[in-house]
Amino acid sequence: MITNLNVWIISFLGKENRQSTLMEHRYLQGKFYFDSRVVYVPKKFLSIVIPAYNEAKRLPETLDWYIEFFSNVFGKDFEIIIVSDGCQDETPKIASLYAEKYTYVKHLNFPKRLGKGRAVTEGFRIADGEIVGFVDADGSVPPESICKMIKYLDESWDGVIASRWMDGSRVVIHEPFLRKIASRAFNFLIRILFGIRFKDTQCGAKFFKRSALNAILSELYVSDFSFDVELLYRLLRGKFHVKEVPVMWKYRGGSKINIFRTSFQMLVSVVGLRLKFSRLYKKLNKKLINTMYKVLRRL
Ligand SMILES: Nc1nc2c(ncn2[C@@H]2O[C@H](COP(=O)(O)OP(=O)(O)O)[C@@H](O)[C@H]2O)c(=O)[nH]1
Ligand SMILES: [Mg+2]
Repeated sequence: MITNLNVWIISFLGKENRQSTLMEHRYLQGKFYFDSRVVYVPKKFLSIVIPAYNEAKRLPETLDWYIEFFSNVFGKDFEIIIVSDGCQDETPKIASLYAEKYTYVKHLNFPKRLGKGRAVTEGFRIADGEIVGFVDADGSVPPESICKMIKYLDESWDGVIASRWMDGSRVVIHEPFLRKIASRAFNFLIRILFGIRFKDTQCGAKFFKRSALNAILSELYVSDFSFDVELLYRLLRGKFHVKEVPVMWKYRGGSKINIFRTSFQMLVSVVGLRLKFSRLYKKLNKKLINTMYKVLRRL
């Protein structure tokens, strides 16, 4: 695919075009990406998407912390994209104030709740970074850990995901006991259903090379908290290399998760996702499956 793309870019530009050598060179350095019809150069080094649902209390502190840290490290060569949807509190107002104040903060707002997964995907779509990822609004992962994580993307890795369950992880404040049980049960299920060997698919900090993300972005459809599984599964199926690394993590109160309802939704979602990738899917009545899926997801 890379070779084809390279040929495409060169033929698009014309071999004699003086720019082509420079562009080819930059492409080979991974600075050009293919987005259905256009070739473009990322405008920023790093894009951080922050999904925010009713986060008026937790978001400002996180934004101040991240803005101070990342502007010291990258100047203006980064951006923070806040995606809010269906909020009943002041989150959209707060986010737009930050976007007005800082040129490197963008804000997307949707009137209806989309779910964390869909919100992150919408953020990815408008991201201008060479490296694109997401973190939670509650600041559970410190920016220093993010810097350590994205260093892996210099090497042969296409993605890097934070883990609370590896040797070397530092969980400063633990999540409630029931959440831990649910987390391990979910991890077990994901291993069985998808053969994904990561210890923690659900930690809210993941970063990817733009090229890898672009290859799967248009296919993503899971909108809830289990969207991470779809993201990782599609990348791994596409032979992209994803590294799991230990991070420092703090559980923060004010979670949007209802352990029983969210767990059930996630279960339905991942079983549906697995079905979609199975041979059986072609033989099934799609209308019936989609209706069942929608009904179950609403329970
Ligand atoms: N935009 C958006 N963000 C969401 C939605 N649901 C959850 N989030 C965000 O997802 C992130 C993780 O949620 P959180 O409640 O902290 O989950 P926990 O850390 O697993 O307890 C936070 O930034 C939430 O604001 C949603 O429907 N839309
Ligand atoms: Mg949280």
